[in-house]
Amino acid sequence: MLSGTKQSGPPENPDREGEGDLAVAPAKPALKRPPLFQVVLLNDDYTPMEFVVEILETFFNMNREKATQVMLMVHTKGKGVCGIYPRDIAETKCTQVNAHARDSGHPLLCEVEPSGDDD
Ligand code: TYC
Repeated sequence: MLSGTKQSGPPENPDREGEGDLAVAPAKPALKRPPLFQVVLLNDDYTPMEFVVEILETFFNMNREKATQVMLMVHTKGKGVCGIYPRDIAETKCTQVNAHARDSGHPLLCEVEPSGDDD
């Protein structure tokens, strides 16, 4: 074939001029979902059940039925998830719950752990 001549083929797409046969990777999405963390409530022998139910209603927006279910789960299994959030929100809720329990004279504790639930 003579150099400089174009072989016959599909008509040129003007948007792809100069790309030749190179595969072009799609652009990365600009936003990624943040990693998620769970607030885990721990059982103890002294905190009154009613106080735990009120914590779940107040800080985790549960109704009384759901809060009672979660409290009983923690009471019987030793721990339970109260909610799953981005890191800052999980840390803030955990700090607020631990401070409120301490100020009220109860040993109730919660902690934050990676949820492993991302995407
Ligand atoms: N075990 C407590 C009791 O018998 C109740 C309780 C439930 C405490 C859940 C803490 O995270 C907790 N009074």
